[in-house]
Amino acid sequence: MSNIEQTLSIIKPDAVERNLQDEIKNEFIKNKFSIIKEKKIHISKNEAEQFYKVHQTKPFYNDLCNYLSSGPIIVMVLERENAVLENRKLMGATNPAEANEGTLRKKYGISIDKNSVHGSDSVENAKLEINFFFKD
Ligand code: IDP
Ligand code: MG
Repeated sequence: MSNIEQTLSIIKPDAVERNLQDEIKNEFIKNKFSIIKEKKIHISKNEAEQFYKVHQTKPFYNDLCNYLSSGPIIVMVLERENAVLENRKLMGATNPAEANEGTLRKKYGISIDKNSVHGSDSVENAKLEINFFFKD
């Protein structure tokens, strides 16, 4: 049975700053994702705080929100079979130092905060995150 899903992907400021967006988009395409929607934006600190609300009690929350609002990002809706899980696999571990060979965070990530990409962690959160950036 096919299970086509959508997930939200973000190419974070560290990767956009290094002009890696085309290379990273190619990785998604090579891995059978379709890029359904895409836009380049520069969000405010307030928007970053809303997006990362689940992390509001974490010690790194303030730095995280400063960081995501520090420069342009590319937000995308990706679609494929089991998109949420497959994107998490392609991204690799949160900390690039712990990410497997061949994953995006291993290839492009600089540090746990500058880890180049975001991906939704569940189908439910994917819907919320897609709606956050692409409410029509
Ligand atoms: P994820 O991006 O792999 O889903 P989350 O736990 O949801 O990881 O954390 C969101 C983002 O917060 C991470 O991508 C990372 O940039 C940052 N982050 C997570 N844990 C830490 C930490 O311990 N120190 C600093 N930044 C962190
Ligand atoms: Mg997460």
